[in-house]
Amino acid sequence: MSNTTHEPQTFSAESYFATQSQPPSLDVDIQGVHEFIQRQRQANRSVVLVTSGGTTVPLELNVVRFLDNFSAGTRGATSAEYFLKAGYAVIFMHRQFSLQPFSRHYSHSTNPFLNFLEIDGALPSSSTIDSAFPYSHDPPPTTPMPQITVTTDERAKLFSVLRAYKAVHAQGTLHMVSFVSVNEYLWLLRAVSREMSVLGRKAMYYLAAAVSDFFLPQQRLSEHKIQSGKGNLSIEMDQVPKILKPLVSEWNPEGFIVSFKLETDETILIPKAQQALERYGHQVVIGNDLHNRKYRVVLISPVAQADATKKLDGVVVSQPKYEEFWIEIDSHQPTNHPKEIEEDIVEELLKRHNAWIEGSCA
Ligand code: PAZ
Repeated sequence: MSNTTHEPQTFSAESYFATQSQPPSLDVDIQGVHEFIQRQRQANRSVVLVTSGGTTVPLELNVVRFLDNFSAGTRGATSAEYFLKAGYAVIFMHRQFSLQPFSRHYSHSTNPFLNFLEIDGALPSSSTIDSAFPYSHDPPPTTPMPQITVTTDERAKLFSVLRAYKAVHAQGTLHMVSFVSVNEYLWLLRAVSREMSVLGRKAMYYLAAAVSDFFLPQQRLSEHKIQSGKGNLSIEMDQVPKILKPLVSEWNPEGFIVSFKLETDETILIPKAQQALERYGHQVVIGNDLHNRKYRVVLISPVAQADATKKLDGVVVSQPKYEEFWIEIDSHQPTNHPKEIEEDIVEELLKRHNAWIEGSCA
């Protein structure tokens, strides 16, 4: 990156992939995805690609600094569990180190699992802090290891999470791939989508990741850490190409595609969601406001052709082009067993995807 101004470039998806280099791990990642999809096809399962977490925009080639997008990965990880519960196979394409299905219940920051473990038998009162820290350099203890158990309060919850986790692993219905930068995300999305096209209508896309709208092309990145000695730093970024366009029209035209739209001003949520449907022609946009996204979302979708006009007293009346379907849950949830809005979102999408597979939707 230089401090001189540049002519902004407009990247189409095509020019983006022609100029921005493929991540080194892509071929290996896609081989894994390819084999996973083959197995799911043989088992006649529907497959959903869940994207989750935020993408980064590096400011240097040897990255020290980057811009990040907001997302903990809660929406994606939680929804993935409900898709798995419904019998779907899930490709979980997530930001490295963001929340993942099952382990999300014991996130290191909000609910660390060590808090739920107990060492059986009281530690000798003579224990000092020093003797409690033997693990880094001492040989392993020769005395029998004490039992480690889960606290009574947490046992039922851990049991149900663990049972579901083991069942999913035994069935082989969850496949993980990760990204960090927006470049890795875009290359992966294209390659995974093309692989999924063999599934036809049985492929669903649930694009919950928070993807950067702007980026710095590799050709303009500084090779080394940007030095502060030169005073202010001005960054002029280019627009990330609108990737839904080729996804819908080229990579998998038969897929059932659900994108997300996050806003902080709720008044523009519905117009922006409608605009996305108008531009890309996919099936559903889920709108959510940053502040109440855990309790309230709206599904916007095109009104089916047959319902687009209606006769009222013999007069043909045009109906709106898009319909809204609100999902709302109580924002005061019990801490031990909270209702998750993703359960209702997934339930509604499963109905619509079924109709899509049966070909009864536009
Ligand atoms: O991961 P999270 O639960 O913290 O947040 C989820 C979300 C708000 C990022 C997601 O619901 C979403 O809206 N994703 C699309 C964001 C966008 O408009 O780019």
